[in-house]
Order: sequence, then structure tokens, then C-alpha cells
Amino acid sequence: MAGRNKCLALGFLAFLWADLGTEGKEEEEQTCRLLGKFDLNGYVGAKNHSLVIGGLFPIHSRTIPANESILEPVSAKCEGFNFRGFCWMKTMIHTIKEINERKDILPNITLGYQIFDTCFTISKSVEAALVFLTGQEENKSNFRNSTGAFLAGIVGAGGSSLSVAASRILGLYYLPQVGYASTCSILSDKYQFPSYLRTIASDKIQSEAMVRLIQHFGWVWIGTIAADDDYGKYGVKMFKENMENANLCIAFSEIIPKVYSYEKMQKAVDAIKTSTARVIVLYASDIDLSPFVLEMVYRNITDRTWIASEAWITSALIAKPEYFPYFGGSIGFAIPRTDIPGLKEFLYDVHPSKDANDVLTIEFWQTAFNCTWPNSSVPYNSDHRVNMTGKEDRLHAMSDTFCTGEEKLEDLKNTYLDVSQLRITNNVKQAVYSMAYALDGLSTCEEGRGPYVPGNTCAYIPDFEPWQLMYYLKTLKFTTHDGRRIEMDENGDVTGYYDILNWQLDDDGNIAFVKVGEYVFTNSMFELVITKNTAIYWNTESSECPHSV
Ligand code: TCR
Repeated sequence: MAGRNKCLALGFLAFLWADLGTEGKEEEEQTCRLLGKFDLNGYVGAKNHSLVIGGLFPIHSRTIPANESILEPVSAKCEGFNFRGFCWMKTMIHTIKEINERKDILPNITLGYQIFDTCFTISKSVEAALVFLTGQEENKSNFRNSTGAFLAGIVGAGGSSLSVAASRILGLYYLPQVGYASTCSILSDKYQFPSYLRTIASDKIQSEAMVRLIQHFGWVWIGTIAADDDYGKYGVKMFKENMENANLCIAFSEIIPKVYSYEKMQKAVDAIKTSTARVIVLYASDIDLSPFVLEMVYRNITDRTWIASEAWITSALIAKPEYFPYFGGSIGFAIPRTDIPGLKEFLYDVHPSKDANDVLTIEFWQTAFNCTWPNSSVPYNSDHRVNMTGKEDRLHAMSDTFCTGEEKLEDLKNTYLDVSQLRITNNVKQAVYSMAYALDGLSTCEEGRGPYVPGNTCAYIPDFEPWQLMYYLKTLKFTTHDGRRIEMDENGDVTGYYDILNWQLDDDGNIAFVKVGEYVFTNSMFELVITKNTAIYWNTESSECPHSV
């Protein structure tokens, strides 16, 4: 009984989509069901050699703290629907569909997927890693037996702390993991993370780039603010080391708390207020940054120039016109944007009436249109966070308007449908492609010329071991749909290029991310290029480049 409860609790947050079969292959409904109820046999049995790619995405922003007395451990529930994470997840599905339709990659193999919500927390990420390894059924220890499907590897997780935690477990089994957003420098350490690779560059490069930018503008004293996680802390650590090497100075270093704490937040904000440093490096994911931004607005602190890390420079959560007086003029690094053919149409093809079991789409719809889907059991976006006054904030526990189903996606203005800024989203696509190309390499191995010793043997789909796929991932080289080369180095890293963006106001009063330069890799070295004659907007009293000396 206890086992069953656990399974159901997991089902609330974890979900699995069966694969999207290619035309001509066995007809199979596109299904979305709760994992707890999912019957994989029908799905696997219908295919030749079905392979599953796992996915980890932050579809919610946090877990709900359990306040009742705990009788037995249950899987935490989540809240705070994250449109960006939902979009990434859809992109993974879209990419798998695309690969399944292609005749040139894995022609006889259909890929499926199993995706978990990390809720942007370490505990959920670890929980998912364990389920990937052990399967749902407690008496079966091997994921292959428990699901019947063959798990090739995992795409994700989003944030570095989450990837680090998952990777420590997956690495024990050498289960391939390809990250799309985790940039923490320690993930390059193959001694600690033997099976982790990524389609995004390490922050080592960004931290160097920040110092070059600071030198370019002649600033000397810099403050730093970091999120309380591996991304923030290691990012700032690297940055400080580079500052020291360049003989530049750190005025203060503060941390934004993960769980709201009045004292800790005031400490950070006071440091900014009292310091004479006018330029501040801010290393944090947008979700962690939101409460800090509100605090800056509340304390009315202006006249600061922010050097933004890539995670928030183009975030719709932060780049709101009402924050422009405080964060306008921010200058920071973004991975180059691209277009993904067909993605927009795929994202628009979402409607809660398609499947009553698709709880995520229902929640998406309810949150997007601020309404309640009739007869659904999905709670309307509630919020259990402790707010600035220290009280629990149960915002709109239930919206009193019902959704009609006639709501128009075109009217929405949120990150889900915004395909103008595809950056991390493209990394998700490339992470899925990395898995597919590696599998393709494995599937075309010629006996006697294979990579495994002794005997130069090959591995075969479906009964290869996950570690055997690592060989193909580590030597992976391919060209993306937009002509970019992806080449994994010996640490599973790729080279990064950055656009340097500056926040300005456009004619409609929205924030525009204006490209003012680049940090590029040429002749085996990085170069900072600030475009000549581009007007940079400075959020200073004089509207001129600040002095921070
Ligand atoms: N690395 C961050 C997470 C992150 C992110 C993002 C999250 C990055 N870029 C963009 C949301 C949107 C870069 C980490 O934790 O490693």
C-alpha cells in the first residue's frame, strides 16, 4: 500500500508521454498520462527497438513546503507554473518528433521520451534520477526491466545545482546526461561527473568575459550578487579570481536567499545601498532573482549599472518596463538566438480539451488565462510562498471564472509563445540531437571496427549498456539546423559565443535587448568586440558611462 501511495504521489508531478510515431509506423495515439497510471507495455510492444530519452525540466518554480506533521515520506507537490520550462519541455518533444520523421538519423528506430518536472529543486531532480535508474516498481532494480523500454540517457536538468545532484547519481552508472542550461564550471570535472556533457558553454568563459567588459569600460570597483546555488556561487567565484588576476577590486559580495528571508535580503540590499561601487555583477537565474528585483524597487535604489549573467539578461520575468528605472541599461551576455523551424506551430498546438489526463496543459491554460478549467482536478495556481510581510500568501486559490476553451493563444504575452528569443530552447534541441546522433553512431557500428576492446566490438540497439553510448557522445561532432558546429571536448563542453546585450526602451515602451557587441572565439582565443557607434543606454543620472573607481 505504501508503495502505491508513493507511486501516485509521484504521478502528480511526473509524467510521461509516449513517443510520437512517424508516419507509416504503427498508429499510436499521442498520449499524455500520469506516470503513476501509465502502462508502458502497449507502447513498447508496438515498436521495434523503442528507445527512450529521459528529460528533466523546471515546469514549476518550487515545491510546496509540507507543514503538516509528517507521517510517512511523500513526494512534494509543486507550484508556480513556469512557462519557460514548459516551452523547453515542448521543444524536446518537438525535436524527438522531428528526428522520428527523419530518414537519415536512426531510420529504423523510434524514440520515445520520459520527462520529469524538477520543480526547480534539488530534491525533485534527485527523485527523478532515482526513478530513471530504478524504474517505478520497487522490486525491480533495473530501468530496462521495470519499464520494458530502453533508456538511452537523460537531457537536463535545467539549473546547475539540479544537474550536479542528478549527475552524482547517474554518474555512478555512467548513464549519459546531456545538459542544456547548467553552466557551472565544476560540471567540466570528469572525475566528479563522468557521464555529464552539455550543449551550453561553461561559465568559466562568461566570468572571463565579464572582466574583459569591465576593463573595457575602465571600471575598478565592482560589487557582486549571487544566487544561493552552484550557478551563482561558482560563477562569482570564477569572476573574482579573474578580477584578482586583472588587479581589479571587489567592493562587496552578497547572496540572494533561495527561500525568502527578510534579514538576508536586507543585508544584500544594504550592501548595495551603502557601497560606492556603481557597477554590480549579478549571477542568478531569473526565478531566484524576482524577489530581489522587487526589493530593489521597494527600496527605490537606482543609478546602478548591472552586469547581467546569461540566465536573466533576456528573461521576460525580469525585463518588464516597470523595472526599467532600476535595471534599465543592464549590460550582459546572451547565447546567440536562433529560429527553430516548425516550433511555433507546435507550441500553438496546445489545448486542454485534447486530453483530460493532460494535467500540465490544463494548468498551463488556467494559469495563462486566469481561469478554472471546468471539472478539472488541477488546482488553480496557488501560491504558498511567504511574502515580504512574513505571511503566507495564498493568492487566488481558485479563479472564479471558468475557462471557455475559446481563449486565444494569440492574445497571450508570455515566455511560452515568444519564439523571438530562442537561446536555451535551442540548446534543448541540440541536447536531444546529441543523444540521437550518438545513438545513430552506435547503430551504424561495424563489427571488428567498433570502439570496445578487446576485439573492436560494437554495441547493439536495443541491448547496449548506457556507458557504451558514452563513447559516441564524447566524440560527438555535428552541424545544427542553423549551421552551427557542435563539438564536444574531452570534458563534454562546447565552446561558447556570446552576444553582449544592453537594455533599452523601444518606441512602444517595452524593453529591447540591443546588441552592442560580442564575445567571440577567433584564432584560438576569445575577443571582446564592442560595436563602434552603437549607443549604449546608461542608467545613470548623467546618462553617461558610470565611474566605478
Ligand atoms: N545556467 C544556469 C541556469 C540558466 C538558466 C538560463 C535558467 C542558465 N541560463 C536561462 C533559465 C533561463 C545558465 C545554471 O544554473 O547553471
